[in-house]
Amino acid sequence: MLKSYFSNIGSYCKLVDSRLENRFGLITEGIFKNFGESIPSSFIKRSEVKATYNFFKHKSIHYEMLIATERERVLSCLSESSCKVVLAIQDTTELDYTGTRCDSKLGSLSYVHQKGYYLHNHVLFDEQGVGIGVFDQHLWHREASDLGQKRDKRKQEPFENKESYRWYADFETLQDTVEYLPQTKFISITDTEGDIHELLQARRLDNVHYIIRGRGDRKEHVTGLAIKSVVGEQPLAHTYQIDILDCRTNKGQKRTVQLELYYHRLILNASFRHKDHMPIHPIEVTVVYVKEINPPKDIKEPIEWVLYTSLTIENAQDALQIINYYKLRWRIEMFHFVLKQGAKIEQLQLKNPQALQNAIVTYSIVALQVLNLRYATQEFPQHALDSFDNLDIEHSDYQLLANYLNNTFNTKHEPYKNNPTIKDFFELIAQLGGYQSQKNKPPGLKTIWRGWRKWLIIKNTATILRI
Ligand SMILES: [Mn+2]
Repeated sequence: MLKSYFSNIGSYCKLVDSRLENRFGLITEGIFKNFGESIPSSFIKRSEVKATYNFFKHKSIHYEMLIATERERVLSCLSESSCKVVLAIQDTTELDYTGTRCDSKLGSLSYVHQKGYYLHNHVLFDEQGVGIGVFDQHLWHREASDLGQKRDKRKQEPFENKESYRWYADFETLQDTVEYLPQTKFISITDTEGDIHELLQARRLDNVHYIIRGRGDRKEHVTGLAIKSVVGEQPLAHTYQIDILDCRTNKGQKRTVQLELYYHRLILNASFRHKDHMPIHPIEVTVVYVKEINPPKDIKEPIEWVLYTSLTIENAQDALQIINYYKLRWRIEMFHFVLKQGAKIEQLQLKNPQALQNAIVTYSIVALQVLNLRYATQEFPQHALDSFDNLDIEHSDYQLLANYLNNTFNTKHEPYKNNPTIKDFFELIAQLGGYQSQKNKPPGLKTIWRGWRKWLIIKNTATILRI
C-alpha cells in the first residue's frame, strides 16, 4: 500500500553522477549565503545562474530523489551523533503559485483558480529544537472535480486516497527507517490533524513514540465516557502559571494564565469505519490534559490541550516533559514561515512544475539551516564561536564585526574580548539587523537574518581587501 504513495523513494540514495552532486552542493551553499534573494541575484554569474536552472529542470532529477538524498544525510548525521531523543514533527502548509510562470501547468488548491501545491513536511529536530534535517516531504494538489465535494462523499473514500493518509504514511516511513537505530528514541509530534486512529494504532517499535494533539473529544472504550471528563476527574497532578502572547483575543497582549494538569492512561474507543477501510481497534494511550483555570470573561477560547501519547508517564514531571516536547512543534510553523517569508519560495519563477518541485525541496533543506541560526543564541549561548560548522565563524570575525559597529554606529564594543561566545557574536549580528534591546524580548528571526545578510557582505569585503 505504501509503495504507490512513495513510488521511487528508497531506490535512490545518490544523484545520478558526481557532477550533479557537486552542483547540488554549490546550489545549496549559494542559496544559504544569499537567502531570500532570487536565483539570479543569488548566483550573479550568468553561467552559475544557468547551471542552477539546468539542475532544477534536469530530466533525471526528481524531488523524491533529492528528499531521499537528504534523508540519507540525516540518518548518517544521527548515527554519528549522540542524540538520544529525536522529535519527528509533521505539518502541512499551502504554496500559492497563482500568477507565476508555471501556474497554468499546476493543479488547484482550495479553489479552481488558486494554483499551487500543498506541502507536507516531516522534519527531525533534537530535544533542544535544533533542526536535524528534512526527513520527508510531499507535494500534491486537488483535482478540480474534487473541489466542493460533499463531506459525506469524502468520508467514503478509502483511507489511502484521503489527504489525511500522509500523516499515517509518514509515521510508517519513520518506523521503517529507524528500526535500525534502536538506541535513539523517536517521538512523532503532530497537531490535531494527526489525530487519526490508524496512526495511533500503527506504532510497533519500542524506540518510536508519538504525541498527538486530540481533535474534539473522543470516548473511552467500554464506559463510553468523554475523555476530557474521565481525565479531568483524576487527581490534580500539577498547577502552574505561564505567560502567553494572546494574539487572537487580546491584540497580542501578554496574559498570565493559570493551568491545571491531569494525566491518565486509558483505552480509546475505535469509532465506526466503512467496512472496506483499514480495520481499527481500541488503543491504549496516556492522555495529558491541560486546562486554564478561571479564564477572564472576554477570552473566547481558554487554553485547553488534550495530548495523546504512547510514552509512559509516572509523575507530573513526566507529564510536563510531554508538554515541553509538544511546544517544540511550533518550530515547524517557524520553518514554514522561513520558507515562505524568508526564502520567498512562492515567488520562484520557474517554467515547469518538475523544476519548481526540485527548487522547493532544495530551498527547504537550506531553510532549516537558516531556522537554526535564529535559535543559536537562545539555545547555545555559551558555545564557542566555531561550534557550528556550517556557519563558519571564527574569533577574528568577532573583532571585525565589533570594529565595524564601533566605526559605523559609534558603539563601544570590545573587539578583543576574550573567548567570545555564540551569544556575544549574535548580539552584534542582531544590532546590525536593527535590534533595539528590550527586556525579555530576544531578537526575532527577521532581525537576525537582516543582520546576518549584512554581516556576510562585510565579511566578504574584508576577505577581498584582506583586512
Ligand atoms: Mn497543521
